[in-house]
Amino acid sequence: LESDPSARLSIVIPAYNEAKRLPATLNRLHEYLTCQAYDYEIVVVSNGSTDDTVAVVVEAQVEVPGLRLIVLTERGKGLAARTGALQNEGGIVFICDADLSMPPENIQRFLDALKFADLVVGSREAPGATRYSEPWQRHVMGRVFNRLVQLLAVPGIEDTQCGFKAFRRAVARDLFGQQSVTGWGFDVELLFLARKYGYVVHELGIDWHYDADSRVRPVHDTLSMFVEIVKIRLRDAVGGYHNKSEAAPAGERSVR
Ligand SMILES: Nc1nc2c(ncn2[C@@H]2O[C@H](COP(=O)(O)OP(=O)(O)OP(=O)(O)O)[C@@H](O)[C@H]2O)c(=O)[nH]1
Ligand SMILES: [Mg+2]
Repeated sequence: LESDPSARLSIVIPAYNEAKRLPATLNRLHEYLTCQAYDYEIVVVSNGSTDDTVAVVVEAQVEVPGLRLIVLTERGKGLAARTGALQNEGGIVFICDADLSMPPENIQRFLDALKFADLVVGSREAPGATRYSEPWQRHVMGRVFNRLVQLLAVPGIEDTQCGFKAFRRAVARDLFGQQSVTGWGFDVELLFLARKYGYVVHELGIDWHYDADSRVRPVHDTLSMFVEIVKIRLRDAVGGYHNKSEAAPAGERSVR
């Protein structure tokens, strides 16, 4: 990244009612990123927020250069992520949860892994991952959930839902450009498509700090996510996905 002056890191933060958590997240990111050699921007995408999320971002724009805000009306983390991933100037797109449950120092590891992978997905299960202060019941629930997701859509991916994922620009354009679901199932769709098109996916074990505050409605969101996964499989079965991209998967690139 340092060797290419046109390369910029675009951090996309989907934010739903994050007025409380965002200020600290934006400050920590800003502190970390201003010390890096590369250029960056932070794109917060709020949709349907009913708290002061928008005002908090506008206020932070005074202190944080390169902070942009996109406001949508319809809800859905997938919709927010897609919008941010397609509307940015970055050579690398990094999706980042508003709670910043991963220390920003981990970002460099994603950038390093992108030298050989097309997309790097943060994982709480891959080698090198550490979970801090997560209740064991929650961990178990997550594992059961993941087994089902693997069975239905993406065998072998041990953590589809982690909120930290990095993409080379062309890969982001391709995958998010075809994303059809707008809720929590969007990660599964991106990974399903990445597999289908032969992109090199790297699961990167991260330091992850459990945050009890959550935007997830356990029953409602789990069910609607499985509905989304069924939609993905049906769409694929009727030939609804077309790879129009010019991005050659890393596995097929002759020169790295
Ligand atoms: N823009 C937008 N963001 C959303 C929506 N729903 C959730 N998010 C964002 O999705 C991210 C993840 O939400 P969290 O509350 O951290 O989820 P969690 O329960 O902690 O899940 P884990 O961090 O994976 O344990 C946050 O940045 C939320 O603001 C939505 O409808 N719109
Ligand atoms: Mg979280």
